[in-house]
Amino acid sequence: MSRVSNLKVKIVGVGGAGGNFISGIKERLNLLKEVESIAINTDLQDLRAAKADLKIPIGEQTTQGLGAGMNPQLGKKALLESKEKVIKVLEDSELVILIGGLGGGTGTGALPQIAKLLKTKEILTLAFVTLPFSFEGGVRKKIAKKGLKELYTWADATMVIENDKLLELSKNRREILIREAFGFSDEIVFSSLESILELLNPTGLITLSFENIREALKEAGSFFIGRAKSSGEDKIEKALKLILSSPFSPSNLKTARHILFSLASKGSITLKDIDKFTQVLVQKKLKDTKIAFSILEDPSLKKEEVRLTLLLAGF
Ligand SMILES: Nc1nc2c(ncn2[C@@H]2O[C@H](COP(=O)(O)OP(=O)(O)OP(=O)(O)O)[C@@H](O)[C@H]2O)c(=O)[nH]1
Ligand SMILES: [Mg+2]
Repeated sequence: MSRVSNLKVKIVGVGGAGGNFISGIKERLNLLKEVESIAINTDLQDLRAAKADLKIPIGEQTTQGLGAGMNPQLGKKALLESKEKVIKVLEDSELVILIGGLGGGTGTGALPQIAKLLKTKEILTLAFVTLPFSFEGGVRKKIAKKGLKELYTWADATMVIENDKLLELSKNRREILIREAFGFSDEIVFSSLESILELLNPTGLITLSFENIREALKEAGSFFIGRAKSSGEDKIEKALKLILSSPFSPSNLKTARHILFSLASKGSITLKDIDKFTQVLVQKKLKDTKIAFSILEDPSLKKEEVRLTLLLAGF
């Protein structure tokens, strides 16, 4: 059994977007074979369509299986109606990753409540949530902001993907199909999740312990994770630059209380590379920041190529 599964990590998609994320991730990520995926929804039709190891309908009395109709109060009530069965599934976890789109009734109302249940059980809880695009209208934005505030209260660490920021990156913004726009935010959620699982990867030459991860993320409030590949001269620094150019990265590394990173290569990373990279971090005067890292070999990478995965927490 791998350490990822020993660790009892569960990934939980809440609401329509949450279920879609889980389905997409399950199709794409081999790593997800090692963690249990769960979809939770008030909407039975959506839940049926989701690809997850386990599906939990909530609030059958509250919503009649028809969804929470953009009403977070209903989403919350639905979760409270069904909280016993949700706890039962999650209580043996050591790490729970909640994902969903804020702006509707179920994700916005129920997801923070699940984080609250997990807090009472002292289970480390991360959340990846999206904020609606402006083109979805102001009401959804308002609903989402309120839910996010609540989520910050209960989850240990949250990464917020503001969908609008994804559009800022595109040149011909007005030409983008709506479907494509949601596809951008799907991509970020998938790659962020893949990155987290990479940090938990047990097969490295040097690995991060769960204690490293818990210490960094416990009650951190916010976190950011990103990754990039690079090759050639100063490849690790180049990868770092790419990651920090993400619109979701904090603008200053120094503000993070914890940095976890993982370096993967085909086997080409030298002590000199690590030394140089550590120097780069030292130059950023991160004297109050705790740093821990892992080194992995990944045969799927090209010779000379590295993949840097970087997590910043508590900024
Ligand atoms: N990236 C992405 N975002 C989505 C997707 N579906 C919905 N969203 C986003 O998630 C927000 C919430 O929508 P849903 O997840 O459908 O809402 P819900 O939580 O099921 O809530 P109710 O249907 O009102 O009970 C939307 O405003 C969108 O911004 C999807 O497939 N991909
Ligand atoms: Mg829904």
